[in-house]
Amino acid sequence: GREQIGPQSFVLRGFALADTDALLHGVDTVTAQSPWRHMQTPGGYTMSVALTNCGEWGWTTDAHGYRYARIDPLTGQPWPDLPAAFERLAQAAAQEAGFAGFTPDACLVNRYEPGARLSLHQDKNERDFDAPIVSVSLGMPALFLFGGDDRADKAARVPLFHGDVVVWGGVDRLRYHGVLPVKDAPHPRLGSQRINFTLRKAG
Ligand code: MD3
Ligand code: FE
Repeated sequence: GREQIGPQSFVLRGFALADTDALLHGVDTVTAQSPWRHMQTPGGYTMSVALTNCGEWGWTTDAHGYRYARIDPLTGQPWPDLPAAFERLAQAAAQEAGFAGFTPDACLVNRYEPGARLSLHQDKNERDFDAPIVSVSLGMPALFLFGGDDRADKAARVPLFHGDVVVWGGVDRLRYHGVLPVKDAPHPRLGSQRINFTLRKAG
């Protein structure tokens, strides 16, 4: 089922469930090479969300700003390859939401422990706003905030569960969004964590 949350945004409930093993294996392969880390924001805060990346480009933040880079600043090495299971799932999900031919070159992997949150923001560091973003949620549930084109616009709350995939694109691509503090409700497979990864075209 396709649940429409914006003119060009869709929740595909359980779309990733059948691929859970392959996706979690992919996350383990990625974090073995580029470990989870808590990055600093330009404003001097430490993010409550831990992150890593895979694919050609990785999103990073430090005292100097937000940007995409080919080299992991922690390891000094290129980011790990995009697992094939990530790319296949992203392409299939994008197609389902009306974005044919999606070829991601970046994947930001976020890990939320209880209490971790993501304040309202726009994703503007990618070069290509025509490409959609595909997001995959695993582990503990979260309440996703889906706002408008202005920070002050009222945000809808969308619950996201293990296995849900969301596709955002077109006129919805620059909408403000965030994640409320994640409650501790241990997941049978992942324990007290939520993992979300987003596939993008950044370069
Ligand atoms: C809506 N991550 O990494 S994914 C992010 O659950 C991020 O970890 C959240 O926001 C998470 O930047 C939400 C969904 C998402 C990603 C990008 C979007 C929603 C979006 C871009 C535009 C509109
Ligand atoms: Fe975002």
